[in-house]
Amino acid sequence: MDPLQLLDPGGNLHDDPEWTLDVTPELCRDLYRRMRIARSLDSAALALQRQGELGLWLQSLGQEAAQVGSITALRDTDHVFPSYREHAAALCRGITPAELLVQWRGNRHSGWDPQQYRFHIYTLVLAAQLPHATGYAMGVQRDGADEIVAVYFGDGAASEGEANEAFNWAAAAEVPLLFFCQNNHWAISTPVRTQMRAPLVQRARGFGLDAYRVDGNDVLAVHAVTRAVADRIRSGGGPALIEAVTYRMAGHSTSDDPDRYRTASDLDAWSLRDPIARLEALLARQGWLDGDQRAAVDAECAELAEQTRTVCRELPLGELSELFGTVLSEETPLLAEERRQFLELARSYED
Ligand SMILES: Cc1ncc(C[n+]2csc(CCOP(=O)(O)OP(=O)(O)O)c2C)c(N)n1
Ligand SMILES: [Mg+2]
Repeated sequence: MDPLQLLDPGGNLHDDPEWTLDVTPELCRDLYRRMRIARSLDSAALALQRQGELGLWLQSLGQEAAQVGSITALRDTDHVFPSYREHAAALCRGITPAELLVQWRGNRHSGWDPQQYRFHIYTLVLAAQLPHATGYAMGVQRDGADEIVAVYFGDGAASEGEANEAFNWAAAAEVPLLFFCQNNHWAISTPVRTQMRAPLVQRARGFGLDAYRVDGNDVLAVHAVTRAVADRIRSGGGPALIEAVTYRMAGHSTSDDPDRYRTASDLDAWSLRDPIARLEALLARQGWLDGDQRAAVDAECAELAEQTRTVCRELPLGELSELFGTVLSEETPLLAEERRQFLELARSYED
């Protein structure tokens, strides 16, 4: 099943009768700028981790088109449940570098208010966000709210029972939910081919979901499909799944060494399909990005990287006891006891 592609790796546009998109210079420049900014933040954060300023970082390198193309096709009022690698999507929602990094510096559980950005906190328990999103979408449905819900997850997470329960329940309850899978070919060191025999779109259709497969490194195809599918969900068409076929260009995390399990030739092949390079090729061919416009994006990226380095080092440590207050909305007796025991332990180290 070939994924839908509107922009090939050489930067050539192809029409598709079903998935039309008004490809304007403004749209392309906007998507290009957002992807460049995301990559800039990603490499600054990687460097910070290598310098010991962050405990861990999971790169979004190579997945910018899947994230930027999809989130910009939603409305800002649509509630999004990310996994843990959706930095490009988070930046599109206005989440700041400081808010993004604080968790990875180990200072707080999370850095942003999910209601403010309509972007939930990162979920590191694999696939747990899928039933959360399904439940949230049931609430949206019952409230008759004018919004839809979107949930990001990976190919590996699709193997979890919770993911499959969510697919089934969302379809059965006909909730306004978009499942967005970034199939980046890896779940840490496990390749996607050992995780499933049938493509995810096929499995999703078996659950009764509308399902589509798109070239996840083609920002225009991702944008076109997400917009059309989101419109369909918004108008009562029921839940859907989009599988964006992409590639994780870095290791799973900064604690991972991908050279131990994947070949250089694999990486070379995917480098040729880089999402930013192909949009840049289109912009150049069409004359849609002049020298000044390009320099402005370069400057913005450099400034964001600089800002990221500065704010990271200045992030306030926060009180360790505060962490107990962000677990549940109301403290249970057990949590109160755990807090008491923790503070007692911390005091025992004071001198
Ligand atoms: C319930 C659970 N099991 C195992 C893990 C360990 N783990 C973290 S990420 C990961 C692989 C996830 O792969 P995928 O869903 O494809 O997302 P990607 O990291 O590729 O973006 C695993 C097994 C976890 N965090 N949670
Ligand atoms: Mg994966």
